[in-house]
Amino acid sequence: MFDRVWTHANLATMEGEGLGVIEDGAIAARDGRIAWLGPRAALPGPAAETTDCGGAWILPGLIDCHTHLVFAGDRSDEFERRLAGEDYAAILQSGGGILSTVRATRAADEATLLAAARPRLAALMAEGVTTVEIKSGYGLERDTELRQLRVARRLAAELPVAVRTTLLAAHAVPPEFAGRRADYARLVAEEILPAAADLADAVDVFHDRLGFTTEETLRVADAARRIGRPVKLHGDQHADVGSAALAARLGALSVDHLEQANAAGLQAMGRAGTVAVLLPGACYFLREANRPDIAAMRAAGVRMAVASDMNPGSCPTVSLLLMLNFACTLFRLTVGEALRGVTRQAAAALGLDDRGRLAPGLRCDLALYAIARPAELCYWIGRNPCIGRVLEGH
Ligand code: DI6
Ligand code: FE
Repeated sequence: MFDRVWTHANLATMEGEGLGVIEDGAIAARDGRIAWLGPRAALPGPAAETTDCGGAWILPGLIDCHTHLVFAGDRSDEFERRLAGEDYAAILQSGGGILSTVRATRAADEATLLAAARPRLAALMAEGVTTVEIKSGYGLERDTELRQLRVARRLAAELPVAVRTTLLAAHAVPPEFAGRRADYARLVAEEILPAAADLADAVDVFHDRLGFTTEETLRVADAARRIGRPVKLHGDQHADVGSAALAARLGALSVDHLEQANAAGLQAMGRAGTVAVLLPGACYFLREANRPDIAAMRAAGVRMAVASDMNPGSCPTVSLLLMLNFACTLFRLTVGEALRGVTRQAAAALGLDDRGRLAPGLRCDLALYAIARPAELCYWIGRNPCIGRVLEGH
């Protein structure tokens, strides 16, 4: 006996190389896991509850594997300054940008941060997202970094969604460490990171011309290893600083951005199994001329995930579906690559092997869409055809 069965649905399982489609299928849940799936006519047993999906499509619940959705304030003023000709790097270097969000976030208590983050997360969920990664990185000092992570965990306790937390204390140099970047990296490694051990599932570093050097990144990565947390990098975004090769060497879960990564680094990622997280919304919003080298990634067998990068400075979006469209139009991903990028490969980018595909034994996290073909999820610009969401069988 199954707890619940969804019938009369087309399944995109993400198994094998493509979308793994089962037309006119059914999927059954027991104890929060997928118990069976296949053609509807072959459905083996009765279920306590049956839902007729009326020909809708079912995908694994979407996974947004890169967000900064816990922050206070917004940066629409900075957007206007950029429209008037200033650039992102110059605004950051003059104490604005990330640092203006840091000021607002430091001043916000837990309840304020929670109230600001909730509708952002709800918007993602309404599109079929069932797992979301949330980074800190707007505190740049211990207590605010921990507060951001606590808020991320509270969102998961409050809402029907799974949350993975990432400590990104090495996101920028805080004003009190101006001119002492290496000292701040040491503080992250020696003090902030150990204090966040219970709240962070992973550790991220902004390894970039505007962020931290290779040496500083290695220091933080080493501290992450000591507390048994995997490493992710924001890398090769504003310049090729060798993030791809560094991540492969570190055995990082992912490198995110990679707009300027070199081919040798991508080959190393392919060999190491490090996932490339593509963030087309940031390219769009910053009008970045450099694009990730998708052809080189394909040739190197690099797994490609797609994520929102939801943040107030370089990608103020609350739509992962819009990012699917951008990934196809701006980066020329195929529909199959884009959809696997927000399911199977996004799970890999978070080091999760219990979701992102439809297969017996995995979490029964589903997204239901009223569409005729999966390509519609990439095709529409700003339309949400999600008609249901299932988290652990509910
Ligand atoms: N890259 C990003 O996309 C975000 N952080 C980073 O290092 C942007 C953060 C911001 O501008 O607030
Ligand atoms: Fe980011």
